[in-house]
Amino acid sequence: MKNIAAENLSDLESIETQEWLDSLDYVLQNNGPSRAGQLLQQVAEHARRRGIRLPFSANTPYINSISVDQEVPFPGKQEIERRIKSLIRWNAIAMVVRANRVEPGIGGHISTFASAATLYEVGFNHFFRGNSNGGDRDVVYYQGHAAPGIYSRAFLEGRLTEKQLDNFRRELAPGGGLSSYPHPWLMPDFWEYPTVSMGLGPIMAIYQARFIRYLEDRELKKPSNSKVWAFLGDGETDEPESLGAITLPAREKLDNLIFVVNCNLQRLDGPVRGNGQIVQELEAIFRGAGWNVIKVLWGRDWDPLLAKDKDGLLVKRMGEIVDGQYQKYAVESGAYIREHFWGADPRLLEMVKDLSDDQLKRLALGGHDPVKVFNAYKQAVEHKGAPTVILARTIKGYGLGEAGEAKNITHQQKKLSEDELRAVRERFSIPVPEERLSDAPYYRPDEKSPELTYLKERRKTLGGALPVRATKTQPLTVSSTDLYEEFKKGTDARTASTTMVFVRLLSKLLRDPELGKVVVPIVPDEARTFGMEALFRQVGIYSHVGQLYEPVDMDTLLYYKESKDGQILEEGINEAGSLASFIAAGTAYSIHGVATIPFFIYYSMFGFQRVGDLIWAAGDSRCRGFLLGGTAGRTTLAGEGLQHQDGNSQLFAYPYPNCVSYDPAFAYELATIIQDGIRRMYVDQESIFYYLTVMNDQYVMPAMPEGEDVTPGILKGLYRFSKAKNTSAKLRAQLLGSGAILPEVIKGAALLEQFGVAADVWSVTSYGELYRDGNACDRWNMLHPSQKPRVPYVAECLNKTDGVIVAASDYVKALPNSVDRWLNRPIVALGTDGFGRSEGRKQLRDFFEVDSRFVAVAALSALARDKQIDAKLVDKAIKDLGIDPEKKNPAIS
Ligand SMILES: Cc1ncc(C[n+]2csc(CCOP(=O)(O)OP(=O)(O)O)c2C)c(N)n1
Ligand SMILES: [Mg+2]
Repeated sequence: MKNIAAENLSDLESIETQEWLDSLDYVLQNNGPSRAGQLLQQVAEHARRRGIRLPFSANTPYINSISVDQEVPFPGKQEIERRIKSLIRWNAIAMVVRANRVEPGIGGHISTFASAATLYEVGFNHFFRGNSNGGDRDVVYYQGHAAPGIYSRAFLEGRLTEKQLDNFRRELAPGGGLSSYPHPWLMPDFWEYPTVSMGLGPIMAIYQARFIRYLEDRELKKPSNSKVWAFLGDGETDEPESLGAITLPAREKLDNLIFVVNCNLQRLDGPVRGNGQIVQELEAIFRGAGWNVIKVLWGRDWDPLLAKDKDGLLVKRMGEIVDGQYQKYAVESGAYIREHFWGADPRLLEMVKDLSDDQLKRLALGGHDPVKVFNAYKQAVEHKGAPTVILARTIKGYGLGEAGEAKNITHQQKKLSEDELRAVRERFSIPVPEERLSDAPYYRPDEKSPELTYLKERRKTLGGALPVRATKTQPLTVSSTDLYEEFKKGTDARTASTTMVFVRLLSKLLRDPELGKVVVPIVPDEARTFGMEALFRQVGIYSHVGQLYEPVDMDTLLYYKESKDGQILEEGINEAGSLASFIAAGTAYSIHGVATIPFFIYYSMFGFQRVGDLIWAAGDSRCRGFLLGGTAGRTTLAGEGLQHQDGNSQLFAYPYPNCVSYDPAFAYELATIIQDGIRRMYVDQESIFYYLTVMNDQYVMPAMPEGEDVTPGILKGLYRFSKAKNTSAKLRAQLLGSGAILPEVIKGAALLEQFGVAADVWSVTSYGELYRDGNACDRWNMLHPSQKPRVPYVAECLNKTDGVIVAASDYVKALPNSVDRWLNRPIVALGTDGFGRSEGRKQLRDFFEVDSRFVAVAALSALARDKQIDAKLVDKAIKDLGIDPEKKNPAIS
């Protein structure tokens, strides 16, 4: 039976709905989209106040964010840009295919760039501003796996030779080659930032954009309109580093930042979100975080179809297909697409009845359409008040056809058969003759060809070629030496920790007329831990908006002061973000021509161990500055326990080739190292950076020893701190101590005196430097067998001394053991292998066996081993010193 009342109601409802929609259309027509939007918002607010629960969705429909009527015409010459892009595509494919023929398995990627070519080319031809336009340059983070495409463009520009392309991934070939991915360390005048460890590009870009603001707000750089572009893969967004920091640029209104996410829906193994929609997922995340989101999903071919879609059927259909299925359409025929996509509703089929299967197949996606991409970029650069993310849909391996287009194997595709090459050649109209096709030859048109003329003109207008890295900058003037003098005098009877010394030195550096302005203190919510709160007031915490509130501690001397010209980057609990700031500041000398000196101090356990990959990227980036591992030393940081107590980082620093690490014990050591570091990095412009551990333990800081200058020894990693008083003693020991354990070693020497052993005390400021020097000598000796052998510095210091050698540090025993082989007798290593404990310092040093008693016992045991004393005597000493020989081994307990 028919329900008459319900039918009438539904009629009424549809009339009502239509009236509302008509009203909206009326406003839209007469007052524009902004007014219409306002009205809708007011209606929604009103509804909420009236208790209507509106369903929340951060998503917009699965269509382009920019409607056709909002688009501007493409300003370039489309046909010629298409030809340039085709040549770049071809040469990028050729270089990978050729490289893998010469050396099978050498790798390289074709399909990433193939999908992103339009995204890059529109940028290169219309947006990315080069270095030569004053301060207005853009900073571009290229997706690492797209490197062949970037090389290929540089080849067309005449910046790379055919030979170099042929040596892609063969960097050691005669004449040099091209690095697999963006590596400024390997190609210092080309690449600026390494991006291939996925997730690092996006986070570095975010902090780069913020650092540009910082430089401008602090008047270290002229205000500019420069933009930071980060290109990333959709799969890459799964890395926590990619999305973990996206609230910062929205909060700080960084409209100088643009992310371009190449949504080819695939990663290495398969689809990114086979059962979902990565574009919609990312849209919601970025919108929720406050970004301007521009979706570029459909190319121009779809515009007339969407225009016909009066009831929203097509939009609905677009929105209900999951990514795995979209990927399937990309590999299927037009007939399949007609049946499965359009066939869902006869009205949809009707819409495309005039299109052939072939035309259906070729309906292009937004990320392959330069007009759509251009409009998205234009809106992005013009957008004010928030960063922009462009979500561009593309096909992975676009243009490869059967060789890999949208296939799951495409990421790894490196070898193309002649037929496959032919298909690519035909598709992109590459003028390579048939008889040469099998070689996959490069193609570069004549220098005066319309393509090269156009390409060069575009780059010239935009400020020169990219990427290009500046290698030369102005050295800093460093004339004052009295900055460091007080530290060389010691603290008399007062005690201090190396952290306190560092903070004092930092505050003096900040006041220095030459260096003060360029010092950048960076801290991840740990300033109070390190006793740095005085700096809040002295130089302020950077905030682009100043301080919009009255701080609770306003009436205290050291209140929490935020200001627009504040100098401290207080990054919150975010070591990765802080490291990204460190990289931005430490590379500003090259990127912005302003040498800034970052001092990034953090909990040492959360450095190399947590964000080691970013530190690796810092090294690759030729970043300069100081990393300071605070609260360092497994037994020196009392109470905090297993997860906080760091006895590892000095070892972790070893393999970072351009990281110079030190574990200083005394104020004068620390001051000497920093003074020399500033000279090496900022005057001599060495591409190195420093890692210094600083500790909490307070003790009297002695004056720099008089007599022989200990400066060279401090810097090389080892010097004699004191000589035994008893010069006639038969029993002798050389005791080596580092960092906060050095005072234990000094006490150990005094203890040994009671046992008739005369001990010299040495400070080891850097096992890492001793290790590198020893290896360098070994290597030289191996290659020059007929010449006078070089003697490692550690051997030069210790091999002429007498007695047993004991070395103690607050780090793993691998450190002293790493230099043992250059000595003419073994080192007895004391160290802190094992998990930490929540305990007091004294108990920890007992537990880990690094206190003065263990130093003494280690020396006595070694003397017994060498038959210089009776072992019974050592048994007795162990007992007398209150050591339980059966105690658990801390290394494994
Ligand atoms: C941290 C990290 N993990 C893994 C890899 C290996 N890897 C290189 S590319 C890739 C897939 C990339 O997919 P996507 O980000 O979607 O980029 P696309 O090539 O599809 O544009 C993977 C897993 C890497 N480079 N870095
Ligand atoms: Mg992808």
